[in-house]
Amino acid sequence: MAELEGPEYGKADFVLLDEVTMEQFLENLRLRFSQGRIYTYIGEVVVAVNPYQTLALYGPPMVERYRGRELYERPPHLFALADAAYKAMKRRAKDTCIVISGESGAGKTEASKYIMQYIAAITNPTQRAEVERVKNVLLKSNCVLEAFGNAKTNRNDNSSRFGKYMDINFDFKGDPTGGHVHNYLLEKSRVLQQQPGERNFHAFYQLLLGAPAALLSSLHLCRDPSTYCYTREGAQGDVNDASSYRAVEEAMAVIGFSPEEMGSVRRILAAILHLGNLRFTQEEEMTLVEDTSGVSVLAELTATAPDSLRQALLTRTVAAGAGELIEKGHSPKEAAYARDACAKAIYERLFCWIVGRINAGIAARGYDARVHGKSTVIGVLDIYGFEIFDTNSFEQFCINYCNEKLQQLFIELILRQEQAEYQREGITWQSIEYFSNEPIVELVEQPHRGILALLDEACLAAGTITDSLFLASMDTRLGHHPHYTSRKLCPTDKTMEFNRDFRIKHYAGDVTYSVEGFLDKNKDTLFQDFKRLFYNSADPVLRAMWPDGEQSITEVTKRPLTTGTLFKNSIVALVENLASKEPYYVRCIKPNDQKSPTLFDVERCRHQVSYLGLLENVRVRRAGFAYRQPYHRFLLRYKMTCEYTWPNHLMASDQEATQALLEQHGFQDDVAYGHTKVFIRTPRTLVRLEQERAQLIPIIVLLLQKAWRGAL
Ligand code: AOV
Ligand code: MG
Repeated sequence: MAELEGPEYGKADFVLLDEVTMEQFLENLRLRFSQGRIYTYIGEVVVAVNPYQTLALYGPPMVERYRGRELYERPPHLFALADAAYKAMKRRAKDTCIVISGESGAGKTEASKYIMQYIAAITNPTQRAEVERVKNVLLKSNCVLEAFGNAKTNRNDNSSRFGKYMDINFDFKGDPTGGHVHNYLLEKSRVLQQQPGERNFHAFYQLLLGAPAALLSSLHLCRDPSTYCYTREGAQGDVNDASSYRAVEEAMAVIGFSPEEMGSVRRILAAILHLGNLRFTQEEEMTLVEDTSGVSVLAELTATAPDSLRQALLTRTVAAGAGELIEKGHSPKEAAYARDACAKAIYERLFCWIVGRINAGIAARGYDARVHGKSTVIGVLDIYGFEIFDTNSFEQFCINYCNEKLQQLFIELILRQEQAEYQREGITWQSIEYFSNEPIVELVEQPHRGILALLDEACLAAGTITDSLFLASMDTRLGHHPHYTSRKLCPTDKTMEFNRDFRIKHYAGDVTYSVEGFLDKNKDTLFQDFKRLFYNSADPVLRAMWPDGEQSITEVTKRPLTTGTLFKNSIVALVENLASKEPYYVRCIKPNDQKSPTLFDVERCRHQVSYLGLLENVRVRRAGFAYRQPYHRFLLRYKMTCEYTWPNHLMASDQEATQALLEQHGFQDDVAYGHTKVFIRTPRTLVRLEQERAQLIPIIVLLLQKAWRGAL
C-alpha cells in the first residue's frame, strides 16, 4: 500500500491481511521486525515493535518525508501519526492526544521522544526566538525528568517510575507556545530499596559518578555508590552515568534552573544518601544517632539547625489534648522508620518541585487568546507500562491499575470513534465483540467495595489492623470476584503464600501481589516534625518544597487523602481529559525479554497482541469498512485509473466522480458513499486499485516525458 513497500515487506496495515488470525498477524509482525520495519498500522493506530537497536529512521531526511503527508502516503511511522495529530490540531483546531501504551520496556518513552522531536522539527519555520526557546525546553525536559524519574529495573534499564502526560500548546500558526507536564505517582519506595539487580533513580549514580571531585567532597560524598545504603544494590553503576550527569546539568541550565537551584538539588540528593546511612542505637532509655558526624553533615546540606534536626530524627511531637503538645521519643526502630519516610518524602517533593520548575520554564508566556486566537493542544501520554516482578507490591498494583484504565479507554474510544464516524457519514454497521476489562477496573476502584476502598477502610481503622487483616477482609468481601483470588481461597496453589499474597487476573496477565506494606504505603505518614524542620531550612529550594510545614501539630487533624485514593483520582481525571480529545494511539510491543535486536519471541508477542486487543482492533476496522477517504483525496490518488476522471472529471461532485470510477471497475457492491467520504469494505478492492495505479504510473511518466520532449 504505502510508498516503497512491496509484498516482501509484509503488509503495512494489518487490515490488509488475507485472514485476521493470530498466526497471520504474528507472521506479518515478525517479517517486518526482521527487516527493521518496526511500525505497522491498524487503520490509524501505529503498532510499534521495540527494535532494540539504533535504526536510521528518525533523522532530518525522514522528517522531510513525512512532513504534511497523509498517513498512507509513506511507510508506517510514528512521524506519520504525529503529523496526523498535528494536522488535526492545526487544520481543524482540534485538541488531540497521543496515547502510547504497552508493557514495561516496550518502547513507550522512546516513542514519546521521537514524537516530540518530530513536532519540534516541523514547527516554527520562521524561527521565532520565543518559540525556539519553548521547543528547546520541551525537548530538554525529558532528559531531566528521566534522570530523576527513571531507573533500571529487571524489565527495562531505563524504566519510567512515574507517569507523564505532557501538553504542548500551539498558537493559531501551529507553533508551540508552551506546555505543561503532569506527573503521576512516583515510585518513591525505590529511594530506600530495590529488588536484586535493580537500581535507585539514575540521579543518584549520576551525581556520584559524574560530579567533579571538588564538588563531591563539598557534599561529603565519595564516588563509590556501595558506600550508601540506598544505592548499594545497583552499585556497579552504568557506563553512561558520568556523561549523563553533564547532559542533565546542561539541560537544567537550558530549562532555566539557576546555578543556586542546581546547587540545592545536588545538596538534597546528597542529603538523602547521608540520611540513609544514619543508624540508631539505644542507651538506657534514650535513642541515639550512632555516628553524630552524620547529623552535622545533614544539617549542613539541608541548611537546618543540628539540634532541631536531631530532635526531628529522634522524637515526634504529639497533641496531648487541650492544645497541649508533648514530645515522644522514638525507639531505634521507629527512628529508622521515620528516617526512611523522610528520605522518600524529600525525594518525592524534590521530583515534584523539578516538574514545577520545568512547567515554569515552558509555561506559555505572553500568550493572550484574544490577540493570538484560541490555543490548541497536543497531549502526549507516556506512563509506566504494565509490569510483573518476582515480588509485586503496592506500586505495581497502582501501575497495573493505571494500565487497566488506559486499556479500557482504548476499547471505548476505538469503538466509539468507529461508530461515531459511521453515524456522521450516514452508514450502517455491525459491531464486534470485545473482551471488556470493566470488571477488573471495578474490582480495584469501585466505591465502598473495591480494593482501594477496602484499603482505605483498613487504614482508617484504629491501630491494630495489619496488612494480613486487610488481606482477610479482601478475601471475605471479594472472594466471589472472578478476577480475584488468594491462597486462602485457593489453598492448593503453592505459588501464593498464606496471609501474604493475593492475585488479580489483569487484562495483561495474572499478577500476584504481596500485601506487605500496603497499609503503610497507602497511609504514607510523615511526621509533622520533619515538615516543620525543612520549612525552616535556610535553603530556599528545600523550604519551598514544604509549604505544609508551617502548620502546627494541633492544626494537622484532618486526615489527608490516602496515596491510593489520590492516585485513583488523578488517573480518573487523566482518562477524562484524554477522552475529551481526539486520540491517536501507539501500541508498543516488546519482542523479547533479552533486549535482543534479532529475537522475535513468538509466544511473548502472541500474548501482547492478544491482551492489547489488536486482533479485535483489526476486525473492527474490517467489519465496517477497512478504508475511508474524503472524495477529493480518493480521486487525487486513483483518478488515473478511469477515463471519466482522468485528468479531471466533469461531473457535478467528487462523489459522483468517485461513484463513476468505482462502478467502471465493478466495485460498486464493496463500497458505501458517506456524506464526505467513500468507504471501502474489503482491502482487496483497494489493493486492486493500487495495482492498477502502479501499472499506469510508468506509462503516464513515459507519456509526460514524451510530451515534455515534444515541447522542447
Ligand atoms: P518503556 O517506556 O515502554 O518501558 P523504553 O521506551 O524505555 O520502554 O524502551 C526501552 C529500551 O528499548 C530503550 O532504552 C531502548 O534501548 C530500546 N528502544 C525502545 N524503542 C526504541 C527505538 N525506537 N529505537 C531504538 N531503541 C529503542 V517502562 O517506562 O519500563 O513501561 O515503565
Ligand atoms: Mg518508559
